[in-house]
Amino acid sequence: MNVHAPALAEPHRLDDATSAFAGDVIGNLSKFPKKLSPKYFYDAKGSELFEQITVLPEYYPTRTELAILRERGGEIAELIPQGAALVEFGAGATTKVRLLLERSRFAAYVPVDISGDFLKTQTDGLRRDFPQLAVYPVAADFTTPFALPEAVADMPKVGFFPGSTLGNFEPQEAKAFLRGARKILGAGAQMIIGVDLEKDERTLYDAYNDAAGVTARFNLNVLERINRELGGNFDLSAFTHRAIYNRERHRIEMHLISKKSQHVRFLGTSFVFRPGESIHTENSYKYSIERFAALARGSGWKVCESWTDAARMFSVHALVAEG
Ligand code: AVJ
Repeated sequence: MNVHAPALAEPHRLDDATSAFAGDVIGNLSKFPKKLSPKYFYDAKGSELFEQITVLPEYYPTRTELAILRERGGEIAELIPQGAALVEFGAGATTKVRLLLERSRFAAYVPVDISGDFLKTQTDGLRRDFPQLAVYPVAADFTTPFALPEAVADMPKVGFFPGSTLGNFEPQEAKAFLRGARKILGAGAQMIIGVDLEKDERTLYDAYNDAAGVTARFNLNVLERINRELGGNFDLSAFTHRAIYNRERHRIEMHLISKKSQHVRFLGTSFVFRPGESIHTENSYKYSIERFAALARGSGWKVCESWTDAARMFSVHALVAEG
């Protein structure tokens, strides 16, 4: 199927990013079961909704990770050599990275993110608040190989991957990501990574089914994005948010469930939904300390230190590259 052809008949042409989005969405909604990649949640509105999620009473990961980074910042700083380059995979709000930058003597900070606009705003603020720090933003998809700036070539490297973003990857993809990061950062590198822990089902369920309905709006926003960017006609009131814990696979699954039999159209393609049919929009894998350590070991890293909060809700690990 040539997904670009119908786009040409639309009133405006799609830019490269939008046609990649279009191709991916059309492919994944044509399959059974239907799915969408969670990376599409984060347009301007989705990023704003995610920021709201991070302060919800039920959503424990962000505040717990921040508390660990704050409390263990000194211990983390002790592991990090002076004059290192901190490479952050994906660059969201700067709150977490600031905790590391304040405690350790980094010579450079390299935020890597696909969204150039976001990088720019983030970079300006950090340059103002850390005038001694060289900031070298890299606009790239951090799940694929990219080159570090020449300027940090001779510095020790420390990767940073907070927020349990690793949980969005299938275990095989998580392994591939860690291997790739090991390769990009090079021999002798370290990595600070935040990983959400497996826990009682109720707590996990509530974190993805908040009473205020923000997670539901976050999930549904991906359909709104298709409407906005691809000229879709999704009726948001005809879909409902569902998040369940899949115990066998150690993951929260988010779905959008069609409330009725319906057709949706965009870019000249029509999609049929049966009543109760799901679009699987996200997996959020949860790890035990041991299962994460095994994953790290299998991907060229050794866990050198693991920290958790007192209730063992979330974990932060310091890894060292092997070999
Ligand atoms: C940003 C992927 C870590 O899985 O908890 C929050 C995204 N989805 N609520 C997570 C998310 C629904 C979040 N991650």
